[in-house]
Amino acid sequence: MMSMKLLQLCPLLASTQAVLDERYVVHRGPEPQAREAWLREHAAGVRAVVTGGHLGIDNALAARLPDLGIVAINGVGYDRVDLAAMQAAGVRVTNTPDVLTDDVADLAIALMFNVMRRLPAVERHVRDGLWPQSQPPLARRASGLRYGIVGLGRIGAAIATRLAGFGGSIAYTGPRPKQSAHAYHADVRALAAVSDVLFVATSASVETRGLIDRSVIEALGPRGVLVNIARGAIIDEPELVAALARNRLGGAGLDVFADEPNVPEALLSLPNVALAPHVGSATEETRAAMGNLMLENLDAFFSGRPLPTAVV
Ligand code: 8YV
Repeated sequence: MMSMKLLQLCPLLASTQAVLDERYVVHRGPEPQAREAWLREHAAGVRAVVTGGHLGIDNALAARLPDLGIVAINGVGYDRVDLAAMQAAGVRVTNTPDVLTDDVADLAIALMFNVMRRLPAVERHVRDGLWPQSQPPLARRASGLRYGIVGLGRIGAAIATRLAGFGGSIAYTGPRPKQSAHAYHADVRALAAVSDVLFVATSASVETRGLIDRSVIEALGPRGVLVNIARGAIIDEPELVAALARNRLGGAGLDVFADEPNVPEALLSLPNVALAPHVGSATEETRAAMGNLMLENLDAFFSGRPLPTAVV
């Protein structure tokens, strides 16, 4: 295993990195302008690629790695990997499900509170020394509401578990009803129309690209709040920004964006928006667990054992 050559495209937790460096000959992803020269010199013999869920690997790069056997994603999302192309090339793909579910669900709830209880703004009120002179504007109640969840998968279900503690009602949408006590709506617009807060927790795919469009945003309405911890591409971002700016949508809590790390300028100054830099899984505990699972998948691949969490 020592001489196995691996291409790493994303940063990793130091403890994961140390194990990776010890077990493999690791090449860090070359800068775009140096890519061609790197490929000419090093592409042959690269057996594995390690990448982030938000990053994946583009087909052009994968096609230049003639000995590639596995793409190990340090994340749950595989929307940036062309699974059909990988399968056709006989390349395995693994991800890190389950271990990040709770943290991502926690962040979804935190974003809802940041929007509705205006936590960043009220904290700034204290830090800026304004408390002795004034009270911040009133916030909005976050409990006892009608909560909608787009995608009742692992993360969506974990969001629902947390919301159950807040009273109110929970409904969801997805391609088909699940075994769940929550109300199912086949149509995302219909769900938005009966939701005060809509959580986007579905995976990104050709089917879900732009799913949250103008009509869904309008159904959610000027008092409605949208929370996205999934992928930016699921929301029509220009429509979202326009609706927030014109108060056609009540608020939004966003951890993910269409063109990360670029955030639409207009969002930065809007008071009804809570922003995070794609940190749903970014806790010490979860990143360590993700790293371990990613390493287990690599180990299994190179020792010919079944892959613990294979996508294809
Ligand atoms: C991470 C993610 O930002 O799991 C995913 O799909 O988007 C996030 O957990 C990323 O994958 C870390 O590498």
